[in-house]
Amino acid sequence: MMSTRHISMPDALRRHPSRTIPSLAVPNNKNNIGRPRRLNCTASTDKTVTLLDYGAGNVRSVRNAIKSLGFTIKDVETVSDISNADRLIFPGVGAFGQAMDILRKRGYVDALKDYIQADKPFLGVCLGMQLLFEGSDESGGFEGLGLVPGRVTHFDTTMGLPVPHIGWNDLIKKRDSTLLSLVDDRRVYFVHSYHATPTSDNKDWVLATADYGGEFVAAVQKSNVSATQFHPEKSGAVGLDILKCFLEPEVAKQMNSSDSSDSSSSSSSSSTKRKGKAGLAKRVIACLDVRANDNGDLVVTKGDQYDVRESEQAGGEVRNLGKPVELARRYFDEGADEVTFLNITGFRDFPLGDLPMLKVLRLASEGVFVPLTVGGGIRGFKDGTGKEYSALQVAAEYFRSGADKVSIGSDAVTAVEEYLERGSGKDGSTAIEQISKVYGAQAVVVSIDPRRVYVASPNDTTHYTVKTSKPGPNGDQYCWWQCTIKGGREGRDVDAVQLAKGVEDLGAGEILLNCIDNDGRGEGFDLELVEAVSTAVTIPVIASSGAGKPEHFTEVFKNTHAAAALAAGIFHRREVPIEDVKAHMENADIPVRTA
Ligand code: 1PR
Repeated sequence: MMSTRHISMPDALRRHPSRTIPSLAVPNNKNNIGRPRRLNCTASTDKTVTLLDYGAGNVRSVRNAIKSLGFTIKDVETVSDISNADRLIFPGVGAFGQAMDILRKRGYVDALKDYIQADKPFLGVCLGMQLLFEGSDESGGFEGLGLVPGRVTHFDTTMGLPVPHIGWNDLIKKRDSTLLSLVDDRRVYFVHSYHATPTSDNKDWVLATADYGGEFVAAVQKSNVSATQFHPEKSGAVGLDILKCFLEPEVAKQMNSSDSSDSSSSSSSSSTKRKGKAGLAKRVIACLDVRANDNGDLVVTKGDQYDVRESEQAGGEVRNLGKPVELARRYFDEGADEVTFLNITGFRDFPLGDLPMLKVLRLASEGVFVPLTVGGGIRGFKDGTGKEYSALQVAAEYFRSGADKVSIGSDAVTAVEEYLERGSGKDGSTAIEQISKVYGAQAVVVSIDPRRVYVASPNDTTHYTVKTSKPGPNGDQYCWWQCTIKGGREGRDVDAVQLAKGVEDLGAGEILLNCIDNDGRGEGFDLELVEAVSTAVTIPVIASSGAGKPEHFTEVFKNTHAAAALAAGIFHRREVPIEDVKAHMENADIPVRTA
């Protein structure tokens, strides 16, 4: 097994060995990526947090993160709940314009402004930070709360960087603060297409920036009012530390004051400096293909070119590689940057009747503080009584249950077929358009299940071809990738590049690019496919299918424009630890989140 850099003990514990960190008892958590520093210090006895949740997205993870720190939540139901709050968290979700509309309709705007201007403890998250600014270009242009000078604008896509900006990036601290005092050099999780820019007008607000084709505002603070563009509740251990610093600033202050009187602290702190490359990390994602086995139990399974059953001789049962919630928690502890659940028989089930899957999400989100994606069966339905449910309703149920993103497979292919028939026209009818309009593009992943088709010449097909380094069985030098639906059961007359471009135009925020030929083979990703798709679109592409060793991850990041790489079998069977994948990437000078 490859050796790696160990961050065996959090800085705070190294500086204060007498403090208790119960979570260190957790096995497998060699580099402590997934665990907060639960410090036993004197803290306030008031454990109530008021949460402004206007119901437009997944704030379950914020709730779970707050609860995991021992606090209880009081929801804002009336205007006076805002005025009476002692500490208020505002996890803005959805689109800027829609959020302002809801705040206005409920009469919350003045109460929020008064609360903030009274300098009471406030933490805005993501859109909850952007709304503090004067306005945003999102949704055609809207005015914000106007408390922080500046306007929120779209990232520049002409520079070749994928947008949305998704993943773990470094903070550039502009001054000392209690809020970010435990961050050190750990990355935090961002997911957004719009950003605020630091200027001389908002200089006294800007606490930290991050770099993505230029500096943007990552956190603001004035006295007791703070807000982050990144998601603390999805930033693993460091995110929980940040929330803890907001909820119990006196604890962080105590720690920091004893740090500064501890002569060993500065050397200890500098000794933890990361050696890896700075900037947005390439993500390593653990994927759980989930379905009911022949006994009706929901299991994590794994296919070989999408065949998830054992051989006839071995009994022909659905392979059972573990329980979904347990595995998700294991991957969080082991340092996965995201966890994806794919309900692989979702295309034939009625997802709102699929209570076990919703339960899996609810339970997983209680202990997994990195982004969760769920796929399988995200489309419109008619139930047995003829009642219709839109894809938006299905997605909403998944978001409410703890998903941060939904992944659309078969329905995306149908949507692009119709889109192409309309001459690349959008009419707002597709699941992609509807979900991304309400929840934002970053919440909509499209999962592509392509299969290679060889041709002797590009003239033999209307599809996008590449000259391949792996000629076909008949010596054919060219290939294209045919999209399939229903878990690879049915091929369609759409290629992977066409599909990726179509779904990007319809409003998808990310592509999960599987490859049926390479799935479960352990022979590496299909680099030609990944490069063809990742250069055709400006949204991030997740390479999937075929990982067999750490070198395969390095190879896909060095040779393609993939933003993330996903694996299943090697992680389920414990053949390759996530830690080894990341160590290999770090040694190859690929930016990676290792702490
Ligand atoms: O069509 O919207 O209902 O979504 C169904 C979803 O289920 C799609 O995302 C589709 O990719 C997935 N799916 C359907 N059937 C299968 C199957 O395996 N029989 N799994 C399936 C797709 C691919 C990856 C896998 C990687 C990495 N599996 O999820 O995890 O290939 O595997 P590896 O690292 O072991 O090579 P809809």
